[in-house]
Amino acid sequence: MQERLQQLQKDVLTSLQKAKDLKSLQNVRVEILGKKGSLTEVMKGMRDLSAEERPVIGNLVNNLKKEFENSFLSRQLQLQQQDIAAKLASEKIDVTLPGRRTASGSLHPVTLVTDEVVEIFSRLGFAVAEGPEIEQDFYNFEALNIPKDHPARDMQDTFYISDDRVLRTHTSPVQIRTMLKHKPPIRVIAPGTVYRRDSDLTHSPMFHQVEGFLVDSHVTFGDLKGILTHFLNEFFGDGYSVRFRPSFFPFTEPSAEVDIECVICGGKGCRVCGKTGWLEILGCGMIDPAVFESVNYDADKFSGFAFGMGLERMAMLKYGVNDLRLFFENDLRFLKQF
Ligand code: 2NL
Repeated sequence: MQERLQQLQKDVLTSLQKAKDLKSLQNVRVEILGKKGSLTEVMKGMRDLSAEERPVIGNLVNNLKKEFENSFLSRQLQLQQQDIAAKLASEKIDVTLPGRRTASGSLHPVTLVTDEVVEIFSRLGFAVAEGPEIEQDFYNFEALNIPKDHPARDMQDTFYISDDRVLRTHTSPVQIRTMLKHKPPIRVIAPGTVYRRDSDLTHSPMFHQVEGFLVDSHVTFGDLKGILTHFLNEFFGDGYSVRFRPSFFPFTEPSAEVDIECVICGGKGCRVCGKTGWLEILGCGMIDPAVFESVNYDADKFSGFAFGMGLERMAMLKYGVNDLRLFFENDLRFLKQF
C-alpha cells in the first residue's frame, strides 16, 4: 500500500506538470480526486486495512491529498499567468506607431467655382434658383424666343427625351420659371448642369453653367456693364481689362460678349487666348421684349439684363487647367489638388 501511494505521488506530480492548459489541468484533477479518481480508489480501499495500518496509511493519504491540492493550485496559477501573458503579447498595442489618417474628400474645382460665383452675386443681392434638368420645349426654347427652325434647336445640339421634352441646353428655363412665378423687381442666378450633343477635346455633352438676370424699372446696359465688370474683378482679381463686344442671342437685344485680358499671359498673347491677348468669358444682353411677353412682364414698365457663362471654362482659367477632360475623369491625383 505504501509503495502504491509513493507511485501515485510521482504520477500525480508528473501529470500536473504535463497539463499544458487549464482544461487539461481540470481533467487531471478529475483523474485523481473524481468519483473514480485514483486517490479516491485508494481511500475506498482503506476499509479493508487492519486497525494498525489504517491510521498510518490514512495519514499518508491525507498528506498526499494536501500535497496534490497545493501542487494543483500552484500549477493552476502558473497556467493562468501563462494565459494572461500570451493574451497581453497578442493584444499588444504599439503606441509609438503613427495613427491611421482618415481620408478627407475635397470639393471638385467646378463646385468651388460655382460656389464662388454664387457668393459674389449673393453679395449683390441675387437669389439662387434651381430647376429640373429634363425640361419642356416651352421653357428651354419657346419662351426664350428661340424659334422652331433656330440652329440651337437642331437635333445636333439637343438631347430629345420626347417630342416636347429635352435635357436642358442651358439654365435659362430656370429663369423663365422664376419670372413666371415672381414679379419684378427681381435678381436671380441659376447655376446647374446642362447638356448638349457635342463631344470632343473642348466640349463635353454634360457641363455646367451659371446664368443670371435682373429685372426692374429703368435697368440699363450701363447697369449690366457695371455688374459684370465688378463680378470679373472679384472673380479673377483687380487689374484685368474688360471689354464688351457686340454679339447676338435670340433672347437678348442688344447682346454682347465679354472678354477679359488674358489671365494666363497678361494680355501678351499665348496659346490659351489664341495670341489675341483676350479671353471670351461671358455672354450677355438686355432681355428681349419677346421674352418678357412669354412671362407676362410689361416691357413698357420693366427692363432687365441677363448673362450666362460656362463654369468649366471659368475653372480652367482660374486654376490653369489645360484639358477639359480632367474635370470628368475623376482622377484623384487631379482632384486632390483642390
Ligand atoms: C453664354 C451666353 C447668355 C442669357 C444667357 C438669358 C436668360 C433669360 C433671358 C435672357 Cl431667361 N437671357 N440668358 C442671356 C445672354 C447670354 O449666355 O455664352 N452662355 C454660356
